[in-house]
Amino acid sequence: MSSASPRGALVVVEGLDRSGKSSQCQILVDHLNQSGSKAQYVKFPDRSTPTGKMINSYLTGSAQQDDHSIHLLFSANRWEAIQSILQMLEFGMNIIIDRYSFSGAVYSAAKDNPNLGLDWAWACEVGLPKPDLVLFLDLSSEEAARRGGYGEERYETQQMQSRVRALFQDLFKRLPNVNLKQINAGCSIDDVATEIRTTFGRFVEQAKLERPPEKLQ
Ligand code: FDM
Ligand code: MG
Repeated sequence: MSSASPRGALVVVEGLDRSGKSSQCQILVDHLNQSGSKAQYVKFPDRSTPTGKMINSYLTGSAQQDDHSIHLLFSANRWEAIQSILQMLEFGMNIIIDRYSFSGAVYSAAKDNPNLGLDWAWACEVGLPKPDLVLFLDLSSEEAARRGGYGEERYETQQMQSRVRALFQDLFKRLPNVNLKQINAGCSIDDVATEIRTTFGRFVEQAKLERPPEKLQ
């Protein structure tokens, strides 16, 4: 592919556990691939790598970690994937990422560890590619709790999720340069999918994509 052809868009989908992120990412990826654009789903944490396996043991409760140490593992799990993501973008592939640095900062900061606030938590994300678009699927922690499967992993408690929801908003306020669209995730799967598709379509029409993408600051 010549360097004159457009690069792919880097889109991040964020939200609480059970907000429908994974289903919605998949629906968008399938839609793009079926309508002639190339799209690839990427998920963080990627539990298949050595860091991801340590993260999985921690999340499922079979291993303990210091709050800082697990935070750094989550960040490393993103950094180690970045070269391949940048290559795919350059190749014209749209990358739809299920959780990214925003989850990374807020879940750690939600632990109320006095040495691990949003500033410290965000610092190791600085320099990662900045998403062209962030879709935040907003859902109350009460509604998230009512959805199936909730409560199986560490962090899936209502107290943690309501802190996470508030911290997402604190973090977004600190990052005015991030292109953010908040979406009500309390509607039906189809309605949310339609809103995401429309938002993505509008974004792509107007997008002027820097090559390579800008960096998170
Ligand atoms: N999580 C996810 C973090 O704490 N930090 C991170 O950097 C990321 C990407 O891990 F509770 C949390 C969020 C969630 C848990 O994520 C597992 P999935 O999306 O439920 O697999
Ligand atoms: Mg989960």
